[in-house]
Amino acid sequence: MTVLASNLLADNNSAPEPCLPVPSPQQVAWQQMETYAFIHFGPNTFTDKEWSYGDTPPSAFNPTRLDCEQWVETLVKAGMKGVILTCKHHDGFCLWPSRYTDYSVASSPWRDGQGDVVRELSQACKKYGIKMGVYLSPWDRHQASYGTQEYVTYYYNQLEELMTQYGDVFEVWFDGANGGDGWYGGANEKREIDRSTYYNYPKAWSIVNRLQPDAIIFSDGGPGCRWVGNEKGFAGATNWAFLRMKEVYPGYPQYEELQFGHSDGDGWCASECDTSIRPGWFYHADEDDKVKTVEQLTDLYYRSVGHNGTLLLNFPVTRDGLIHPIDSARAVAWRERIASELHDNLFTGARFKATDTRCPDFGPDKAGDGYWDTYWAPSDGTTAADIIIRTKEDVTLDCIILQEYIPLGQRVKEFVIESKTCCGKWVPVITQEETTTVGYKRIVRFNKRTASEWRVRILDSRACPCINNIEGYYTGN
Ligand code: FUL
Repeated sequence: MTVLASNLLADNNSAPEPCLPVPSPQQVAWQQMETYAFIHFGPNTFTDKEWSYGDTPPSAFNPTRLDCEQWVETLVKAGMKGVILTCKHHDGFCLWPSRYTDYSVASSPWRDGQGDVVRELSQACKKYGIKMGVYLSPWDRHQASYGTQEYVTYYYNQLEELMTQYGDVFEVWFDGANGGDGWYGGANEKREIDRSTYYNYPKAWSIVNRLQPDAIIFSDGGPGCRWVGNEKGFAGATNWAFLRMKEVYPGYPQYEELQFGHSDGDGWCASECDTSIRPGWFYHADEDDKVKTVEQLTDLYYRSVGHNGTLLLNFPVTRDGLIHPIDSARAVAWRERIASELHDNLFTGARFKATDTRCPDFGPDKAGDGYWDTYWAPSDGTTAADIIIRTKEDVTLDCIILQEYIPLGQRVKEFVIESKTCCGKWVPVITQEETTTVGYKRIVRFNKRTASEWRVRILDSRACPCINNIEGYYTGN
């Protein structure tokens, strides 16, 4: 018994053991980006289509004022930390001069065939200090060899070009949309491939890992991050950063479950919430009056980043080769709105107490000290505990941000937020969402409430919770 007691003491004087699965440092850095942009641009832009057949002549591609600095400057003002470009969409047209095909910018009139959109974007990203990612559609409706092994080699070769010619890449997008009808070198037919085996994805991923070891690989099932199972830009309120890794592959049919992750997953694979600022991914002039409103975008932020995901917001570049002024004004106004809603943390200077603490290094004050890598943790084996926040005066709140220290895993399964009434009774806040998982970041919005004592009750957790941040705001929503 004595030995056991001293062991326990020793354990509780140090950091909790990781609770598997845990993210790689790259996955943590990726999730900390929180919001980044997508750019859809290519022949579809000039033909007013969402998917083209693969037979649009390269002469159609002629953006007269293309300016990647205009894109990136806009994105930076909209708070985006990176940008992913459709280097090749399903139509097979390459926005860089690939040496493996002439179906690219090299055959277009743009910059007399000397241009390279990927290069211009990578240079603009370096200049303005954001990261670049690439989308290279596996499905290619142009190539005659699509469906054969020859095409798969072609695809790997193109991936290798993108991984070696443009500096650091933060994310590589493997789209699940695959197979079907197309031009295919003039065959004009339907080609079906086996989505789970045709591309031999593990081999494609090994190319990325070898050439860009810090890049996050996106697909329906990761391995770096996963699709959230809808193109509307939100994740479930309950959202595990885990997947049963062997089950999910690009084109996975039960994609609705990706909104929530797999609570019993064996691999870390957090969700990326993709959506377009307009109804379409590509530019269509008749959608100029259908750009998402600041209110809609703000709500999406709370339901993506605030639901333990990242937000990948698409900007359809126009035929001129620019981000449309309506889109850029809207995106900047949205960012300003979030910055003002989440500006004054009313828990600053508050006293944090807990019903259980493993040792002072992991005390409740660590959830309010503003440092990401310090956290409150109760003793090992404690899976339910409260953290109480006492402010100097009454504060009116309608939003609380919670964060778990994810390098040690995602732990919290259920919690409730309460405030103390003037007669000393704890009353849960009224929120429209279930309060279950937390993860990297959970933003809980609720009906406004005024109090000077608040508490976050962790009701259940996979192991002792590790909470590195709690903030309180009045957003006025
Ligand atoms: C989908 C594609 O089919 C759409 O065109 C778009 O690129 C979207 C982001 O992914 O699977």
